[in-house]
Amino acid sequence: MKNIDSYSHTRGESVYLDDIPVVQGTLYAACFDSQIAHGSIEHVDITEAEKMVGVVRILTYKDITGQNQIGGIIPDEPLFAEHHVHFCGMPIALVLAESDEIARKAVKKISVQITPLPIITNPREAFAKGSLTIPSRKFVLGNTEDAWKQCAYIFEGVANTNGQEHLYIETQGAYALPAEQGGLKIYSSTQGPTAVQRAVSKVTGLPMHQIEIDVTRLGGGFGGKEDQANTWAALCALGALVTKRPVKYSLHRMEDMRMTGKRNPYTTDYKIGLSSDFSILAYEATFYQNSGAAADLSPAILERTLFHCTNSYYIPNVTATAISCKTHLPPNTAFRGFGGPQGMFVIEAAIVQAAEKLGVDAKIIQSKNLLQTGNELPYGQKVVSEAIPCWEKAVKTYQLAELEAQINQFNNNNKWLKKGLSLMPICFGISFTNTLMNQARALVHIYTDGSIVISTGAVEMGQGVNTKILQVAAHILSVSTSRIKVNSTNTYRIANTSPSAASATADLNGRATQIACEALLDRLKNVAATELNVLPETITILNEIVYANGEPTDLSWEKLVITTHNKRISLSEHGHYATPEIHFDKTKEKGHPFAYHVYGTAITTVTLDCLRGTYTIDAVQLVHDFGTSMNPLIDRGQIEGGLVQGIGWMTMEEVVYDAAGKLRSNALSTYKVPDIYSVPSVIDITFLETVQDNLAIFKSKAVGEPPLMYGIGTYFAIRNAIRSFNPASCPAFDAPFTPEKVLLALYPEKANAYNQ
Ligand code: LUZ
Ligand code: MOS
Repeated sequence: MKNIDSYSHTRGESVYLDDIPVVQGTLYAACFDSQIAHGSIEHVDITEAEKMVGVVRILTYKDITGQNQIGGIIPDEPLFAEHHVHFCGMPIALVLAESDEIARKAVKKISVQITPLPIITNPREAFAKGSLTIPSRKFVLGNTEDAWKQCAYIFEGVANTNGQEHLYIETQGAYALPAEQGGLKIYSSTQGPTAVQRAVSKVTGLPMHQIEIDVTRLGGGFGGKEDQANTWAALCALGALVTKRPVKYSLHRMEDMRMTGKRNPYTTDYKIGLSSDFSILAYEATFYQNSGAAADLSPAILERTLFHCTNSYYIPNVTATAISCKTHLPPNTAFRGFGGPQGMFVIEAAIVQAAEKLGVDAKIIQSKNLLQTGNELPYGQKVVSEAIPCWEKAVKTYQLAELEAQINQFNNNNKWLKKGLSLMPICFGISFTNTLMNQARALVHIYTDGSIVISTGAVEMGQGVNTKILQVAAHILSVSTSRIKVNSTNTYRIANTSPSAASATADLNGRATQIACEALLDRLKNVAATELNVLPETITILNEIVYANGEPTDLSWEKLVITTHNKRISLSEHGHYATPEIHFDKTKEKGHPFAYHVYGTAITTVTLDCLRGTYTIDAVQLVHDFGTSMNPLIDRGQIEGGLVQGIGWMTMEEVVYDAAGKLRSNALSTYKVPDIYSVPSVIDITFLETVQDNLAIFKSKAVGEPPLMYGIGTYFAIRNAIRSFNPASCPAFDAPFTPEKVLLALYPEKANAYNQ
């Protein structure tokens, strides 16, 4: 089945936030944000801006009717700066004007006097100064202290990963309209309508039932709108309450890049120990996470780093420590993978370092230590593993031995071009790590003409979740998909939603839809049985026809529906689903937090230009664990998109803050994302189809985040190409591997001279 949005997307008819027709009297908002990363505010001067024709009102923290607080996990983030600024881009004032243009002109007339304070941008420095968002966390399995004594080889090192700009095509934004009885209706480009509702409630002081959040669709989220859509909605809400007029704020790209947080950069110390036959016996890692100026989602991201610190490997002795370091950058936040990729990069770096020092292929160590069913992860969960089937199928399907022989031959025949290859296995846990968030609801109405409308807590952000939900309902009720509409996500229809995140949206909301549809089906079958004078167990509905004892009857879907209504039986159902089996005890750091894991293996080959440091990715060929895909087209799209986004993070996307905490890569001229020319020439995806039971919707495993981590393979393929040109080169594990860094790694002697 095609993505139900494909027609309206390609025809430009899909309605994003900025396409909603504005109501007469709408005001436009724009932020005056701090240009200083840390300091105390002496004076804010809005007099010139206020005088401008068309400026209606300028808000500061003094206008907040509730609390000046938008922190999600920890209340540590003011909406507006009061007496201090903590990062460049922190909102200080909000202009409300008759047009977007006037609002932005007025912002330029605001001035502020700030006394600078010391700025920290480096997480290790923050740690040394005791600047943390939460106490550190530690996962322990076995005993590493004892295990080191058993190891034949031990290696230590440092691995760094940088941030990543979400670059959703649709920037952040909100549109708030005053409603009757002092309430608000807010259109928001958010992954978390309830998170927005809560933040608006806190900032305005209104109870949640006065705040309706409506989300039709997003032009991408990638985690950036899991918590950070709250700011703009809260600002618009406040503006609408104060002025009693609708207020809209749709961020310009550079505002968005400057003011919002990104993927958390990490710097990590690791130590790995192996037996003489390359079993990994022990692993220690200390992760320093750069949280930015507030906790935001960083504590949860930190946790997922620990959950994924051993990737797809069984390691019997692990000590992993994670520290969330508070700096003066915009608060960093969720980004596809949610700390998992940051953890997985480090174990891969450790294995590669060991392999290089021991003079063996990394794949020898990787394949030797892959997870097997029944193995215990550092947090106590025993896995049902597909790691080895994925790996073996990739090696066989893509003829690894032949591929390696071709690469060797190429490298022997070429002086200035070198190819490199890597294998990247993945293992990603599905469920919110915070157990209570793993619940969802669906509201299904059947109308008397037989058409159906479904509302759930799922937000459609391009990932195709609405198509999957529609498929669930069409399958359970056995009706044509054309009878079904999936409605916008609205907090008045579905309450207390978890954000659409953690790759779990189709599982959670799909299951809730399934539960609601099954209840309706039961009710309809009972009515049919009465009508046909047979037992309910003998009734089936297939393709909109009622069957009794396997024989078609003249009772159609439409007739059955109207009959049910005429008998005064409800054609509506509210389904609730909570993932069974999962639990986690934070005091012990043990439990069974994930419904299941997703596996896969990618083989990446690159060609490196050893004069220029530039590279092309020849192919990424991978075997991915889909379970039983309910929509192979959508799932393939998620793999391709996730892979390329991961490659971008590992290669060309370079977030640069200067020592003053100012974002230098603040536009698309200075921040390079993958385009059609930089994606792999070949992306080949083989489905590992498994049929065993799991907790996925229709056994179709979650597919949103896991493929991003295939991109890590590109980093190590480039490294291998460098070393085939210059075997003495041993560059630091410091992603992204931009062409500049690659060039310096090709000629380390010259790079050293240059750096002096
Ligand atoms: N968001 C969240 C997530 O709140 N908890 C999670 O575990 C998670 N995992 C991935 C992406 N977003
Ligand atoms: Mo996400 S990182 O699943 O919002």
